[in-house]
Amino acid sequence: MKITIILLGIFLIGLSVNAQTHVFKPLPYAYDALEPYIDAQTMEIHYSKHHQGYYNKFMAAIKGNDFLETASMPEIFTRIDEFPEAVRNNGGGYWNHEFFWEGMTSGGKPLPDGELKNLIVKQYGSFEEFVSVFSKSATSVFGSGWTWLIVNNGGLQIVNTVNQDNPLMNTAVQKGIPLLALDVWEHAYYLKYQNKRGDYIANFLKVVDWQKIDERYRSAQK
Ligand code: MN3
Repeated sequence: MKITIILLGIFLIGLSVNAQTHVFKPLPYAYDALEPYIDAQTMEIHYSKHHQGYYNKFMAAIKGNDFLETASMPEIFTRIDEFPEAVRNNGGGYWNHEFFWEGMTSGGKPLPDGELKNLIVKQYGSFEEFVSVFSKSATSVFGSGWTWLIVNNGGLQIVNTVNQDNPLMNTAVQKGIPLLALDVWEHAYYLKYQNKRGDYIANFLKVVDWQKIDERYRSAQK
């Protein structure tokens, strides 16, 4: 009996050692869940081709490096300048998209009353004004990149990053804890919106899961 338990213990330890740190998570909803704002075809290509591609290339780029294979993505981002470009570009692409998917939900969810809402109103005057500043920022991204709402030293900031960079990277000009992300690469909207990025941004804002963004804010305060 004792030996069985010991063997089972060794087996479980072996399992946990082998468990992969970096996994490609399923999309948290169906491809058509964000219709009509984000179309099913764009979602399918974006998730199963682009996102999966970043993940696969990231896994290939970190092979054999103990730190990169076991550290969390935020931990890796704090030292991103030490690693090859492939780790930065594909690691960013892998993490940013997962964060982006998780910030949206079918039909969107409004921002609950609470600290984040108060802070938005305090800094931007109103939620509507915040939306307007965020949209202008996303419109102004030249080329491929992302727009973020981040929290930094207790204050909110709207920032843009290029390529697949994010505000957790030690190379970022404006660093902070991301709360909301918007992918403004053309692959995120071109099929449905073509050159009308403004329409894509306005419609993205209809599917934001503000309950999730509020949760992220609250865990950033801990
Ligand atoms: Mn993308």
